[in-house]
Amino acid sequence: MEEKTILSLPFVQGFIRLTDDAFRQGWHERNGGNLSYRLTPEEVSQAKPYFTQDGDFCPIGASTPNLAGEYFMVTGSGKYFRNVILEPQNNAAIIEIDQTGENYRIVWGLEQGGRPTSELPSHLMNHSVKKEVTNGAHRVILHSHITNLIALTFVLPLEDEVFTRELWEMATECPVVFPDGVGVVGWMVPGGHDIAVATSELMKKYDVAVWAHHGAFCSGPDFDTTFGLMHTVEKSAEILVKVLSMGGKRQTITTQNFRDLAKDFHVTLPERFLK
Ligand code: 2HA
Ligand code: ZN
Repeated sequence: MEEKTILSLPFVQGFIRLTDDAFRQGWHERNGGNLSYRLTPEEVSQAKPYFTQDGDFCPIGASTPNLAGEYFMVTGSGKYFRNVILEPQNNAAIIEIDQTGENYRIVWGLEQGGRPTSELPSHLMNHSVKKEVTNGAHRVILHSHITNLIALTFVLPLEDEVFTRELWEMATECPVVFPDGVGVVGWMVPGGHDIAVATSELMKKYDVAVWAHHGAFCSGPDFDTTFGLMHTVEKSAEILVKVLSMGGKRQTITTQNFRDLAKDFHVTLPERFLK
């Protein structure tokens, strides 16, 4: 009989599959992007027998009290999405948050050394906000360098209203997939506390935060939904880049069309995006 390992657990398989799918989309050059997943209590019980490390706790660089005692699977800092499927144990880790919500330690993975993603403060502050506003439903945070969306941040005004409306107009399904819209963070130094605060502030309202000239963060309840959200946003951005490259819109989805769509699909679209 084949020996059972932590790698056979469904949440680990889901994590690996997402990193591979996202790499193949071209969103994760070199060590670009990062992924984190908040384990359920059942998954923690299933994974615990395979934990191999219990070193010292170190500072997260953010305070996330409502994440005290939680466990996350995360990609490693400087590690490539390309390599997660080949050697998950060296490119990803499971971390435990201490009882103050201010420190973490690695309990599994990064076996050849390393640290969790350089964007750990943003990931954990986003998880903290999303755990609260979704009553624990959201578990996945994905940061990707999605090409066409990045391109648009050089051309469109960096405003929530503009990005939301333009992305919605590029594909009829968009307002149904992200009815709350998207938020935009102007250019900031990545990796630190300030960009984490700005992003998590947007996550109170949106499931998508654009980082100007850098990429996007998406939040969701599971791997499929979160990957699908990033995929939909990037597809819409790609259409907009093509439309702009062909000389711009000659016709589009109108405000009234959005109102009709919202009614039939039972979604509420904020009025400020329907001007
Ligand atoms: O290289 O994407 O934002 C990892 C990153 C930093
Ligand atoms: Zn990045």
